[in-house]
Amino acid sequence: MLNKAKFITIEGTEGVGKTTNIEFILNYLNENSIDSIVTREPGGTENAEKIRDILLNPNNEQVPEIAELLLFFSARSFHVSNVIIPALQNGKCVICDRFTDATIAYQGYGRGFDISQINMLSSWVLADIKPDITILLDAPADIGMQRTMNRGYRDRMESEDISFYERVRKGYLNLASEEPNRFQVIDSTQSLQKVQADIKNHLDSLFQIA
Ligand code: T5A
Repeated sequence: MLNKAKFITIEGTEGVGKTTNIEFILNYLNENSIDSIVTREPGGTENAEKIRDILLNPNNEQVPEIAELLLFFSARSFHVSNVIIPALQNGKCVICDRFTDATIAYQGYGRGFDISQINMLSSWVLADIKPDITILLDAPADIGMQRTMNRGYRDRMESEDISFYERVRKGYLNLASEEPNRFQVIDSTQSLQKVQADIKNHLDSLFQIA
């Protein structure tokens, strides 16, 4: 019998539609009676949410880049141990808004940290945890940034210049080409309806739903 306790991650640069489409994925799983939880990074536990505030609140003291990298992994450690592993062990599907690929894309390709060092931290923190599927919503960085403008505020990670997010996007696309079986890249400049039709196709095949 198919194990339905899948680990699904959603990735992409700012404003590509991760939050919007997570709701769609949750509805899909509910309609198919697949028990699931939605969570996010950085965050997902009480302590990890405190770290999220340190990382994203633009009014906090300056965050050195190495502290940023280590804090993302500290938050992930709480999240993996206290939420993701228990949910999967209890047979639940986990839908996660960003995961380690974000660290490689943002801190690796964006900030310039050595990817092999990020992978080493990752192997310490994650043990054997790896997403079953990663949906990468892809759009030119300026389109996503424009969409986020409507929100009226910018967090600390949204205050870089556009070339930073272009490097992040390139990083994601490189990761996707290295692991084409795990990554499903979706053009998020399409209408929301088309994006969601693409997501549905990938979920149908993951859960073997005809
Ligand atoms: N980070 C995170 C790291 O640097 N390293 C790490 O390891 C991790 C885990 C987290 C920040 O931390 C960084 C990355 C981030 O900078 P966040 O709030 O979790 O921040 O992530 P954001 O990307 O900032 O989330 P956003 O809410 O900005 O973007 P979403 O969720 O991708 O976009 P969403 O769904 O809110 O949509 C934005 C707008 O676009 C519209 C929506 O209706 C909405 O108005 N939209 C579309 N419009 C037209 N066509 C479509 N296809 C559309 N899809 C959505």
